[in-house]
Amino acid sequence: MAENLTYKILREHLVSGELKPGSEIGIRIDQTLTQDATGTMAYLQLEALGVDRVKTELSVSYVDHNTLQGSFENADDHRYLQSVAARYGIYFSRPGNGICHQVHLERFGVPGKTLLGSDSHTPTGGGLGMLAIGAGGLDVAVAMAGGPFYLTAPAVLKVNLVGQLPPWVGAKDIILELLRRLSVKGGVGKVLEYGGPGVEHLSVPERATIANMGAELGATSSIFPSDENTRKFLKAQGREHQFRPLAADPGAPYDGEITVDLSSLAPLAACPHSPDAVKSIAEIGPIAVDQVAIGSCTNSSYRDLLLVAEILKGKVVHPRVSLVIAPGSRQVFLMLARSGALAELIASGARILESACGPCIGMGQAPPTRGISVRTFNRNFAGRSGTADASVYLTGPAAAAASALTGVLTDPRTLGEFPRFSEPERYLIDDRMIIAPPEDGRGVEIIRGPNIKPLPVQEPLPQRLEMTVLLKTGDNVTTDQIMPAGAKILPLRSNIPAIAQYVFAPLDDTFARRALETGSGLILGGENYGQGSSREHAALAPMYLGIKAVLAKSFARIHHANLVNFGILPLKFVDPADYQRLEQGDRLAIEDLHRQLEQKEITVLNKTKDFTFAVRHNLTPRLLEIVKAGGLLNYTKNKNSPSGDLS
Ligand code: MIC
Ligand code: SF4
Repeated sequence: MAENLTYKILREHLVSGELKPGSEIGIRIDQTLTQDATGTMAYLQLEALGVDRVKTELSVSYVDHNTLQGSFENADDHRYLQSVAARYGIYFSRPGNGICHQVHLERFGVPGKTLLGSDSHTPTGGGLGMLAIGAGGLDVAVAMAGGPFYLTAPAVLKVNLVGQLPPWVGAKDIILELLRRLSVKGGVGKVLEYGGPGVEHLSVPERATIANMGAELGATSSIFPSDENTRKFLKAQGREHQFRPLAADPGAPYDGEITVDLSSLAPLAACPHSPDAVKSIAEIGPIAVDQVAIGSCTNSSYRDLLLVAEILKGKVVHPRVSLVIAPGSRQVFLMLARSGALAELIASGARILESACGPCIGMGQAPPTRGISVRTFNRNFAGRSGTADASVYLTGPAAAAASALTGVLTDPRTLGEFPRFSEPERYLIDDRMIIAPPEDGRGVEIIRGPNIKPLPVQEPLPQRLEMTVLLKTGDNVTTDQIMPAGAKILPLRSNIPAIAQYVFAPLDDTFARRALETGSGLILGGENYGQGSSREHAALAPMYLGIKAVLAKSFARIHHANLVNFGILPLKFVDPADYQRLEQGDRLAIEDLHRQLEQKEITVLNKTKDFTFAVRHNLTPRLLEIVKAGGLLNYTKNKNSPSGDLS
């Protein structure tokens, strides 16, 4: 039977379940990646799982998020990560080597393999024809220990690309167009599989930009076929032997199809404060810009930055604008330096940052008060830049560079002739900043700084819950609102008691104190609760504060999984109108909880207002067992046989 590419890869990796959209499946994971902000927790969890060495084909630990070392915490975490990688058989990409997704694409990604990463933008690997999925750190730890990754078999949406991009219109505009049409919820439960005649005009780095931002659609993953362009890219990376052609079978079935005519696209921007608030730059008009930031896992490939250098060449940035540029990887950085393009960037007045996430995650370069920042990044949620009242516009690199010169948001088509580049025949290959693990790591000492606190433990789910509604939120609450990042808070990622003090700080800075006082809390959410990052701290820290359940209209995939993993009950309204009847401060009780969880509907008593209403969950029997056990770590430890077989 004809199959699409997504289901071909799923079938090759299927360990359990029936391969049809909506049912729970378990798949074998070939590769994993972690980054430092989620990695410390993931490796503490791997240690707790008690295996001797990772069981994947390849696992890589990157350091790219927490690279500002204002105090000892981040440097301590880096040292911990390096030692734990050597101990358990994991490659370690040192600080300065680049952003995990960019480096993984360049040096490790292989068509047809599965990749699980503790970062929501892991699907960047889809640009190479991998099935790459973002997850919480605990899911990645279990995969490293040899356990399957469980997910709801996705629906597959075919994105049919036709035509060719006009000059000055780029890959970022393709994904912004999809965000404009489908919204930040449009990809939930789906894999976006790209196809059609337009695909062959896109290089692997361009495909990676598109696959990367599928995360903003809420998609489980995004994937491109593996074709001659893929071979060319792998060859240029000295890895042609890892090439394997892959495509959907002719006439393969899809659960939907959407066509984008590339030739009809114009330069676009996502307006504050959501990646789907997309308009054409011409339509937004020449608003004054204070900052331009170029980089991130979305747009910092060699080609992207060559284009920027070409635009800036011989010119200087506008007096109002601070331009910062972070090359995506050391490979990109070195190639810019060797080609002379870096000199053009420096001469233009650009402030060059190290190869890391940097401003994308609020690690420095916060814009001024009420500042307007134009960024080539993927998220523009309010406050994420580090300045609460700043406005961030997301564009491609050409528009960003043009705006840096003019001081106003600028359509790059006004710049004249488009400089065309082809991908290099050969990238500069130097893997000396990637440390391979020793054959046997058993003698390696794991180094822990004082900021690395033990994992908090969760008790099994009780038979009766009485909870106070601690916060009522609206739709599309992001994990940046639940558990903010930035230079001040990120260094606390391995210290849950300390980081928990900031839970919901952007919405209500009394939340943590009230939660701890109450001891048993519930959060009320709207649609798409927990969109954005994969950070499990958005579940782990609330768990530490005594949150027992989240009741929402709907959930984002990774956050829903993280809640389950830490033993917090994700509940949904049977009648969404009941949301209106609940308020902050209400006391809610659920009796006979375990029995009720086996049923379709669960009765909740609002003790404050004296009425009952119904809620439900969509947990499979396995997920239900995990919540009852108090989370995945308890569940896995209970199940773990002496051989360490987690399947
Ligand atoms: C992000 O872009 O929000 C992050 C920081 O990369 C997160 C991971 C994290 O919070 O550590 C993500 O996208 O998953
Ligand atoms: Fe890093 Fe930003 Fe990419 Fe997240 S989205 S991995 S913070 S560059």
